Amino acid sequence: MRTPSFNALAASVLSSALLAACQSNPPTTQDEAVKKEAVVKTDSSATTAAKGASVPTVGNPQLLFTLDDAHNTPDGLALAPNGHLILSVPNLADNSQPASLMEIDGSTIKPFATNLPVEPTTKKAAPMDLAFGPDGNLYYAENQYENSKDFKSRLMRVTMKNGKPGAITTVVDNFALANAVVWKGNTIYVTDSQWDLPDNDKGSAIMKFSLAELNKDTVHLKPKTKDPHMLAMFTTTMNETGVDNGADGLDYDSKGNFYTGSFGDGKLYKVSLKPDGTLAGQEILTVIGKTIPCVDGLIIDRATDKMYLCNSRENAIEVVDLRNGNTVTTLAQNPDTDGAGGKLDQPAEVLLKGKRLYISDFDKPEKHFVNAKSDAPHTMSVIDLP
Ligand SMILES: [Ca+2]
Ligand SMILES: [Ca+2]
Ligand SMILES: [Ca+2]
Repeated sequence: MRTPSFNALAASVLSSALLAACQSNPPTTQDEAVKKEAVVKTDSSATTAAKGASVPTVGNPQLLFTLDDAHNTPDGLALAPNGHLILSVPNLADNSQPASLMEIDGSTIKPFATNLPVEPTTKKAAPMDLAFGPDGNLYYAENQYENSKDFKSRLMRVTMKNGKPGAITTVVDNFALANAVVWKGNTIYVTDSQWDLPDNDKGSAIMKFSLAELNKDTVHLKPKTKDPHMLAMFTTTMNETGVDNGADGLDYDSKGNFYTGSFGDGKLYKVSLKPDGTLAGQEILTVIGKTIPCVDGLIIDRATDKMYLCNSRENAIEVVDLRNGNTVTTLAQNPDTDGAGGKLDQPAEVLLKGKRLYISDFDKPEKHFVNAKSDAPHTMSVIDLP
């Protein structure tokens, strides 16, 4: 399936209004953000206050950007070859606003690709995690699961030309909830957080695809099967949150072992490969120091093999030291916030560039999450590591 070519490059949609909206709130204009938030947040409840009191404040994340209501749910982050970051904005909290990709250059943010191809039946685009491939093109996973449970999610390719996005096409379809992506060599690995089988409605999986295969034709996954692209499968143990989403964030360590974490139950998995790329084994990672109840996006610093992960439920960023017994320490945590000032507001994705950890505040809570409600301001946070 080909999607219509889109030729509206970032420059042509860089309306001054949007640019102003995205850039008019640098970290110094927090009071503006607070005013905006005050309009939206009208039902601050006793429950929230009580929950807030039991959640510690750890670390001191800083505000990177305040986004306007047209960019209400920031998510995936990719490092571009030119050192800029690409941010996906699926707008799942309010998807009356179209999804888009944004480009971050230092302390500025601007549109990168708008008019993303909508899925024909859901009429929505829903970009999640994204990564540049060895071919120089940008690939993003889609989460159509909120729009349809009928395996409508896709892996998309943004063709890059001279640093600018060109045509966006479907390279894989029939995912249930494509979520994280990572390239290693000429293979892209993709988590599907809802890859259910006929006998397992709590399933999730890591899928893999070679660049050569993606270059041939659109790959059509076979829903409700152990599709040959499946590298490893997991089962979520559902808890009081009622969320059965499984494998979410995904990355690999300095030895080439892959790690993913379950959004629904917080289990971390280590997946090792044989030299030919097939599965050698998978195990639940035993961690010490803290139990993590929920794992969203994660990244591994392969210089240290420290994993930085978003504990979405507890509004925290955790560090798992893979070279030190998988010891967990909390890098940052906040009680229920609206995100003002860069305080964590349900972090979903992290990206490490140099010593700076970029954090997307997804701000779309589930039951029993510290974050009680989606609210303005919509924010990106940063933590500068020592
Ligand atoms: Ca399921
Ligand atoms: Ca917020
Ligand atoms: Ca919030």
